[in-house]
Amino acid sequence: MATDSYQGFIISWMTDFVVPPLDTDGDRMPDSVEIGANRHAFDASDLSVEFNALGDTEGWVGTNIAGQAVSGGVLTGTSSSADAILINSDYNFDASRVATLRVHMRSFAPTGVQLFFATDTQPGFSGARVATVGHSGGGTYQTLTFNMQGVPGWNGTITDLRLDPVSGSGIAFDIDWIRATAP
Ligand SMILES: [Ca+2]
Ligand SMILES: [Ca+2]
Ligand SMILES: [Ca+2]
Repeated sequence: MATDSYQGFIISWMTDFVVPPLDTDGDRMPDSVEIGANRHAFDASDLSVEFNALGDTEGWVGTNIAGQAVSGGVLTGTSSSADAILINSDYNFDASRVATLRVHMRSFAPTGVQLFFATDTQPGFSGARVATVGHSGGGTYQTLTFNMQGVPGWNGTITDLRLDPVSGSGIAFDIDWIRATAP
């Protein structure tokens, strides 16, 4: 029985473990990094994916993409089927803090580019929750703006993003960055 205001505990464990870095706003950038970089540790409106570190996909996992690599500041690849997709399931941010997602990319053929999402109450990806923007191709970089708050279901906590960078097989693309804007 505790008889005083203070109690002490000794906790021991048998194996090493790693404490994941705190990411309060769930934009995949740890609080310590955000604070050090003068970013907002408690606001996901500064979410950004830059692909500037060689070989670092920043949590994005590709499917049906040939030659996928991160080099020269971009995530590069070529669709190997009509359904090339990139998924990042590490997000956990407040939908109300992100009005748009912009993608700076080039495609070597005209194509539709799609952004799907899942939330804490709407798991999985659905054709009912998608924003689509066209890229005119030609291998020139364009900034595509996806108006996420205009898509039904963009509310609660966003847990997953899925970018379909091109639509159609055999289309080469380079993604330079993905960035959010605040409402
Ligand atoms: Ca963060
Ligand atoms: Ca942030
Ligand atoms: Ca980049």
